[in-house]
Amino acid sequence: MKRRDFFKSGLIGLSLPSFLFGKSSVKRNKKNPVIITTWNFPKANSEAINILNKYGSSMDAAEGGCRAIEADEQNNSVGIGSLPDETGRVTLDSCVMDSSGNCGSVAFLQNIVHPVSVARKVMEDTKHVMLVGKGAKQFAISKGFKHTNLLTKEARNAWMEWKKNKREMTPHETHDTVSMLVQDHNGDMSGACTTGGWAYKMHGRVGDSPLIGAGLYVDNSNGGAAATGLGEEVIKSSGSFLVVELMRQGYNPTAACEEALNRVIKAHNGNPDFQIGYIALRKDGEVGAACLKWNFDHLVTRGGRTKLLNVKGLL
Ligand code: SD4
Repeated sequence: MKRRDFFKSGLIGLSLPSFLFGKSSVKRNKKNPVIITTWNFPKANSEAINILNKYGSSMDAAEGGCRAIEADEQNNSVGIGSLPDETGRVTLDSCVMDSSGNCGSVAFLQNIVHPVSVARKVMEDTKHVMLVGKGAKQFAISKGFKHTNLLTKEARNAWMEWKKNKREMTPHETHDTVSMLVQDHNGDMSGACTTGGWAYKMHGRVGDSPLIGAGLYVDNSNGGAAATGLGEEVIKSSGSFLVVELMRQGYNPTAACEEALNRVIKAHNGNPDFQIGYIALRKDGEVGAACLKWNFDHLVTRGGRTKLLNVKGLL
């Protein structure tokens, strides 16, 4: 083993973010980075901006932002501390897409704290796009990720309580998926998405978040989009791809998110009883968001400053 490889494998054992070995660090130029993230996860945006300031790429920043939330045990919807499925097992979904149109994804992954980094490894180190379940776990272990118990005491207690009457939850009730779109100093865009999925879901259920085109889509020549909410309905409408395609046709980012949701509303006879939220980032740095119902928080960072924005539901 060469000295450099030895050094790398030792560090990978610690499960460090890929950007430390980034194939793609960027030179700072005049572009002002832009970050948009679903919900209110300030740590995701601050970590992403730190990485961009250290010459990380948009992919490094999106991965790093998601990692910050995956590692947070207090958060019950992403990474360690996520609420489990109906059998008490925590199963995670994640995907990444970079500015060259490469993508990687893991679904139904257990006992690994950072699915987003495993998804990135799938993208960079395999000829595949998606690994699931045991195979994804074996791959992660082979790359130096550690087997970890993801079910915290709090999440276990919540699950035990839920088991008493097994009330059906909806993703928006207990779950806040982290989906991030980042444009770096070069103007290049990437995205990442990570989630524990729908609380108390059936064992084996996979949502939209690891599916390219559904939970996330990035086209560096045009724009990116990402989703949160009821994954089954995002999948049925190829939501994120549709938002990006609508931007290509000339819709502004918010109008594109709204039009994608209008199609869902129509498919449900004007009265869907679930939530979907989209975020979008256009190549010129303009951002937008929309949701079906209630309201939807999202964080936008521009010029190093982060603002919490909120859109009202279309219905
Ligand atoms: C899923 N879309 O697994 C995810 C859930 C989610 O905020 O976004 N919750 O269906």
